[in-house]
Amino acid sequence: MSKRLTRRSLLTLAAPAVLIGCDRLGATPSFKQLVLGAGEWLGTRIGPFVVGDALAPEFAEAEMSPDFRVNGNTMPNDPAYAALMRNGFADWSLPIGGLVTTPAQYALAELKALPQRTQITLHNCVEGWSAIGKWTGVPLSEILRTAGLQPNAKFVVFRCADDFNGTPYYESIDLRSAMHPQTILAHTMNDAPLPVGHGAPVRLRVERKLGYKHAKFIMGVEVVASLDGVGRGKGGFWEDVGDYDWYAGI
Ligand SMILES: Nc1nc2c(c(=O)[nH]1)N[C@H]1C(S)=C(S)[C@@H](COP(=O)(O)O)O[C@H]1N2
Ligand SMILES: [Mo]
Repeated sequence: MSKRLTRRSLLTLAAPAVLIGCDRLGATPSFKQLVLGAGEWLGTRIGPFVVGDALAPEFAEAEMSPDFRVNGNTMPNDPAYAALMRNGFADWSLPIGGLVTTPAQYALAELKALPQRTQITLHNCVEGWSAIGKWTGVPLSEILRTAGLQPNAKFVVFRCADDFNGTPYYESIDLRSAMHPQTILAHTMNDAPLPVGHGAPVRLRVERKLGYKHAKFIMGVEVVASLDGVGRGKGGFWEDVGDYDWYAGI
């Protein structure tokens, strides 16, 4: 047996124990916690291999929802954002930093000048609604390839302009999801500039994932090696405060 295989087998066996041991710090986990923990672990570790990099279904124009509701925050409570908005986001620019070889900053017009992708997809919110919309934006892979990833790069974090009671919204995805062809920074929705309620000037579309992963009002993109130091460490606002699943694959 190769060294690699041995180590991986050990990790596989040890992971649930570590998860329970570290996460629950001494407290005996409830049955619900055990089931949720195991489900989340399976989804994160096994999910990508089962579903691979398959595309989410895409739809025809005729199938687009006449009404695509807005959800979560619909306007960041931040004077700096309001100022950017009043100026049509002409002064907004998106920094790409962290574990990249060439940090960059893109104005909205610069993002629009890069290769684009348009997709008509089904948005699935865990609160029990879904809608089909059309999104245009820059593939995140394009931006990450240009920036160049450092060897220890593992996750991409999206910082948002809005907050809930002072806690900023943020999200993160693994590199494989980041490089997926349908993962785009969208600036256009249903052929019009992305409305503020839907996350202007740019929001994430990560079509193989649930609604809360689709970060709106993006102010920064950061590549990191670990999610430990980000937010409360679970990789997203709702993951931190609501115990939502981080991988959130669909
Ligand atoms: N910055 C930010 N992004 C966010 C949210 C939010 O409140 N703030 N809500 C999330 C949730 S739960 C959903 S379902 C979608 C809603 O996107 P929509 O407003 O375009 O329908 O955005 C996601 N991204
Ligand atoms: Mo949602």
